[in-house]
This record gives sequence, C-alpha cells and structure tokens, in this order.
Amino acid sequence: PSVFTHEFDTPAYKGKVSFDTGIFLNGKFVDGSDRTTIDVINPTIGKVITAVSEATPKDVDTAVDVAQKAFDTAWGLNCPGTQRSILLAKLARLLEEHADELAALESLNNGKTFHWARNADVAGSIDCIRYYAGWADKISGQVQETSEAKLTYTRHEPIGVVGQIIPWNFPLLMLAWKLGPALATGNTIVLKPSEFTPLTAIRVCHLINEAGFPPGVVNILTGYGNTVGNAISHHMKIEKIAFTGSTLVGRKIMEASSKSNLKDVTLELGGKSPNIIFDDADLDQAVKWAAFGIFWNHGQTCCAGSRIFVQEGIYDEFLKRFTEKARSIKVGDPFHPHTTQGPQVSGIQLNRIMGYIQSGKEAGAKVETGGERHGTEGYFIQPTIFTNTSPDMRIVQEEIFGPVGVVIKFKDEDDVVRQANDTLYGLAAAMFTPNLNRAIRTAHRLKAGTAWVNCINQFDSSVPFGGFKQSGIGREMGEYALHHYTAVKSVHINLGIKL
Ligand code: TXE
Repeated sequence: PSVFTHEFDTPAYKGKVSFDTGIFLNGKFVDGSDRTTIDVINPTIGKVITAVSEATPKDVDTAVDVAQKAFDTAWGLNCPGTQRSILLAKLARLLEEHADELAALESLNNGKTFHWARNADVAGSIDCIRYYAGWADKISGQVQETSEAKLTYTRHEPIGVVGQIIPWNFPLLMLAWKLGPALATGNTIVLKPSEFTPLTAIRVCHLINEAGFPPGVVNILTGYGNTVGNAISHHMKIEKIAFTGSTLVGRKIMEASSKSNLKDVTLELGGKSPNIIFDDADLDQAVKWAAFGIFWNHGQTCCAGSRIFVQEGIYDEFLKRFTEKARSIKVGDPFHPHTTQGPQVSGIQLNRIMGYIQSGKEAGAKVETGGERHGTEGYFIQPTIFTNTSPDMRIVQEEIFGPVGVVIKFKDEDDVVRQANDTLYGLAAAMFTPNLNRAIRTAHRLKAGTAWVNCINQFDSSVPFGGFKQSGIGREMGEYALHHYTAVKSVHINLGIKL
C-alpha cells in the first residue's frame, strides 16, 4: 500500500503529514486482495488527493477471522475492563495530541471548515473515547434475588466480532461513536468507513497501534458499500452490525441480517427534523440557532433542522432576519479563517442537492435566497431558503442533506405539532420559546429521539442519540449504547433444589 504525504500550508494549519495507508488488518496496513484502489477526492477543488487500498469481500472474511482470534485470546473476556479502559484513555490522549493534524485531514477530505473539524469533530471524538474509557471497567450484570435455594445473576458479555459501517458527514466522529462503546464492552471490530472519506480513519489506525491495542481488535477496511458493506452485513460470523447512513441502505442492512444470521442491528439513519420558532422566542437567538441548525456542516447533518416552522405573529420579521443571516454566510475554502461553509462532500451530493433545489423551484416554492451552485470549481452550494411550500413537496418531505431549509408558517401549538410530526422520520426536533411549560409540552408531543429547547445540534457523549420511526433503531452514546454491544446471559445456580 502507498504512503500518503501531504504538506498543509493553509492559514488554519501548516505542517506535513505522512503515513502508510492500506487496509488495517490485524494491526498491519496491507493491500486489498484484488490490489485495486479507490481515489480520494478533495471536494474544495474536485481533484484527487490520493488513492487508498480497496478492500474486497475476501478481505472481510480475513478480517472477521483475525477479529475472532483477537476476541478469543487478547480481548473479550480475556482482557479485564481496567485494561480496556487504559487503552481507550491512551487512544483519547493520542487523538488529543494529533488533534490539529486530524482536523486538517478531515477538512481536506470532507470539506468541512477547519474550525468545526477541530472544535466539533475532533473534540467530540476525543471526548467520546475518553467517556467510554470510563465505562470499560464498569460493565456489570445484576444479581436477582429469586429464592434461597438458588443464586441467579446476569452477565453482560461482549458479543464478539461486530460489524460497523459509517458515513462521510462526520468521518472521525462517527468512528469514535462506533469504536467507543464496542471496545469498552470488549468486542472486536470490522469497520468500513465511507469510500469518500477514509483518511482520518486510516490515520487513527496508527494511533490504535500506538496506544497498544492488541492486533486484530480493530480492523478497518476501506472499500465500497455494495461489496465490503454488503459482505459485512451478510456475514455469518458477525453477530451484530451498527450502521449510520441513508435509510435506503439501512433497509438493506436489516434485510441482509434477516437473510443471513439474524445479526443484531442498530441503525442511525436520515431525518427531516423540525425546528419550531414560537412567537415569544428571543428572535435574535432563534435566527442564529436556526441558521446553525440547517447550515452547520453544510446541511450534511442527520439531525439538521431542515423544516423551520415559524409562528405567524413573527413570521415576516423572522424570515427577513433569517434570510439576511443566510446571505452573510461565507462560502469558500474550508481552511480560510473567515469561511463558515465549505463544499459539499462529493460531486454526487452536489448533484443530488441541486436536483432537490430544482424540484422545489419546479413545484412552485419560492427561493428567498440562494438556490444556485456557488462558483464552478469544487462542490459548493449557496445557502438556500425556500418558502411558499406545500406539505407534499419533496423539499418538505425528503432529506436533502445540503444547505437548504424550508420556512413554514404555523398558527398554534396543535398546528405545529401536527405538521412537525407529519414525516416518516423522527430523529430530532428543536423549539425556541422562553415559556418552559410550552417547551416541555411540545418536546413531549413530538415524535423524535431528541428534543432541543432553545438550542439545536447539541451533543454530549453521555446523552443518547438516535431516532424514532424511520430514523433508526437503537441509541448511540451514553450508557444506552453499551446495551447494544453486550449479550445478557442469565445464570441459575442450584443451591439446594432437589427433584
Ligand atoms: O449514503 P450511504 P450516501 C443520507 C443523506 C444522503 C443520502 C445518500 O440523505 O444524501 O443518505 O448518501 C455504505 N451495504 N445520509 O449514498 O450509501 C457506504 O459505503 C452496506 C444520512 O453516501 O447510506 C457508506 O459507508 N453498506 C446519513 C455508508 O453506507 C453500504 C449519513 C453510508 O452511505 C451499502 C450519510 C450496502 N449495500 C448519508 N451501500 C446520516 N444518518 O447521518 C452503501 N453502504
């Protein structure tokens, strides 16, 4: 496999990175079995950065074998939680030591601004791994008081080899969300990053070695979804799969599970999250948060507040200020300190989003601002706001996953709850009002896995995240995520029952 070398000479970061690429198998970087490669693109200029090894289904088999061996010898029940905790804490420290470099790599490969890559993606990843380091020696079952003739208890055993498939919108952060709970509970891992954004995952493999994880505990296979992802989801020796990505592929993962070995499935899928601005909201704050809700990470956020519901009394004023705010967003080079929005991740996403914008225009919605591609080089899109929509429009119902929001007027609480819940998704919801009775009432009535009050896009390693309805199954982060990575075994010991 090749060595990736890159000299960053940007206002945000200067420095040279150089590391082996390849498929990370049993602690080593190797070529895929077909020796083919995948081009990695810089979305800011639309040009190839490097090529990385392409894994194959055969490599998945090898990875599962080495992961099983590691589970049976050096990890799983053979490695005390205290030791797993020490290794995870070391990994967190190494991520911290390499924080700027990782942020630069993320910016280069994904197009997100260096500022956010450093302060959200990398910072969140460090925090997540450190949080799960804290859990690793606190995994325990219960003793059930059944009868004096019996001792009955449960064990929370690691599952074994788990499969994990992650997307390109938060490449490093999604890696951390997956690795943290799986490693804390003693599982070994076969993980596939997105074919669009493999660089930070590969770099982290070096840090995993440096931290001292036994070979085979983490295996990372850069490859495509329909080959490697498909092989992981159908694998007969993988007993659990965790997936983050599109609802379309989420369905395929469930189907693969049902057609193979009924592996346990957790899914974190798309969304069309409502953001509700009540007429008593602090308008200045609501405008800023609403812009953060939809435009942060260029709209490539599963919980983006993409349907902005505004109460009729403040609708005109909100729209005026919100449009001004959108126009003030600086679109450009993600390494430039003034840039607040970089490119979309890929040409495919650019075209998909432009297709949605086109569909909105054709359906008769009004473009308040934006609505066009920004420039001709790279995959930039103008921050876009639509009004005059109707509930059946695709831009109101479907996840656009770009910097495109719809602003919709509402009358009262009942009206907005009905409209907000009129979606197949249920990932998150936000609302703005100083009236906490109203906020709590509304938060409880919305069908969503997360409800934000007077804020949006907030995460914490200790707080579970996941979807209602077609936004997914299971929860990531917090103590809740641990349950998806352990199998509960009940043990009954006879202390005196005679037959
Ligand atoms: O996602 P995919 P895409 C949504 C968002 C976006 C749309 C399409 O709306 O516009 O999905 O993005 C792997 N078996 N989200 O097509 O394909 C793939 O290689 C197993 C929301 O890029 O779902 C990648 O690693 N795996 C989302 C991962 O699935 C397969 C984040 C996600 O890519 C596979 C991303 C298969 N058959 C997109 N096919 C979120 N929830 O945050 C692909 N993959």
